[in-house]
Amino acid sequence: MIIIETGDITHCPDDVIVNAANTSLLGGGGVDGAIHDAAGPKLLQYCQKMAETEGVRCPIGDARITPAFNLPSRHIIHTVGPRHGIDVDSHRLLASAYRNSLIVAKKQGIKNIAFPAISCGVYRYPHDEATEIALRTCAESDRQDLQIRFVLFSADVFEAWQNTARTLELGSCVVVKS
Ligand code: AR6
Repeated sequence: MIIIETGDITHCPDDVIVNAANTSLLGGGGVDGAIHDAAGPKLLQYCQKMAETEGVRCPIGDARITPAFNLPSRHIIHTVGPRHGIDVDSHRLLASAYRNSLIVAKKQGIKNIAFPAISCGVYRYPHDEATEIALRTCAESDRQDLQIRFVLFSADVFEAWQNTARTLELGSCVVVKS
């Protein structure tokens, strides 16, 4: 089941929350900054020790897992979305960010996962396109027993996702919580 709702992902008690990170995994603004602030300094220390090649710890479209430290969730999956209008093949890369996050979650036996709107802030992905990619990729996931939540930070983003979700005809697997 896929649930769309508003909220602050740093408050979510799900098994795993997903971070919209950058390739360094060393923090930034937006949801990445909020997650690092709430998780505490041990998250940054942990990320600094992760394998990297020329500053890249996670390529665009890929995903890495860490503990959640001071957050109520158990793990954080850090993924990197594409920069709209800059990164080539951004549709495929955004779908990969969701798909690879779900693959990492599956390997950990995770039962519920909360996503933010990856690439929809600083990376400027249009909400209608991002919503379609996110929902179709998650709906295609083979995990029937995985609960997926989209936790959207503001009322206008929630409304944009809600409106697009209703046009996609994904059936009863998508529930909008207003
Ligand atoms: N809970 C849920 N969603 C949030 C929260 C929160 N606490 N805070 C912000 N959002 P962005 P991106 C929403 O910019 O576009 C960082 O600097 C926000 O309103 O966080 O993938 C990274 O280090 C927006 O709808 O991520 C990268 O450099 C959505 O999260 C870059 O930004 C994503 O916005 C990644 O950019």
